[in-house]
Amino acid sequence: MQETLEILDSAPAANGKPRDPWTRDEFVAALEALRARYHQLHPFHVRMNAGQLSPEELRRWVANRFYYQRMIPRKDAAILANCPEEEVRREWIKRVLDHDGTPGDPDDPGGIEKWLRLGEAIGVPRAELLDERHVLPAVRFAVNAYLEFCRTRPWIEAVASSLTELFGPDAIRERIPALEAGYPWIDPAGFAYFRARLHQAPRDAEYALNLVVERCRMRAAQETAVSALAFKCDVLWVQLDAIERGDTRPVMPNPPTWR
Ligand code: AHQ
Repeated sequence: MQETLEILDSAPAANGKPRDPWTRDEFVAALEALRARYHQLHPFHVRMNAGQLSPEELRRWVANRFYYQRMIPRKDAAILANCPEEEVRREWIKRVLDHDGTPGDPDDPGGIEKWLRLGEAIGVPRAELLDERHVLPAVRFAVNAYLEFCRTRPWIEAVASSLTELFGPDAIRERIPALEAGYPWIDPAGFAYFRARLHQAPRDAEYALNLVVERCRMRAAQETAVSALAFKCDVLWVQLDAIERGDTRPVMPNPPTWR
């Protein structure tokens, strides 16, 4: 049985009748319009791509983005847990392995390991990424909110929130050469994570888009999917607001860590 996202139409048309669903093209255009809110346009990423970040700013970005990256397979596992359809889970589980790595395959250490190597290339030791000492409050709250969203909302809404990946590949195609040119002190091998995303993200985005279009048929469900994507754009944007500003909390000699 294929699930569709059917929710009561919250705002019927002026004539009191349910509003007509969007066509596929109208629905996709409504999702694509959120490219205007994608974090590639954030001033911090603009400065990154212009080669204007200091080593300290880059290290802050790597350490905080690691908290997001580490959470990705957990949010995908939450989607798997909420999805009753074997065929969808067979496809979706690839995302978990993309990040956690494939057991017994030394050639595929997974995205989390590749991000740890990115940290080492930029000068952030593994231990400092793993113990989360550099994670800023707003980054933690935004990333935790994304995980909670995927744990608690209908699985197809969580799928819709992943559609920022429609915009990801263009951003990464711009980012890789910009990082190589702007920061020659970084070993380019450290960018392996992003090169892998160039084929993973388009695959993921195409599957997720077709699933959302297929399952969100009613107008209210379509608008809920657009709202889920808008939420995710804010999850990404607010992290860069915090990373750009840095840690404004008073320094503590031995700050308590989060459990
Ligand atoms: O490296 C990224 C990644 O693995 C994912 C998974 C996906 C999701 O399911 O929400 N989103 C995402 C993203 C990754 N990298 C970001 C970047 O700019 O490097 C972009 C981000 C996204 O577009 O959501």
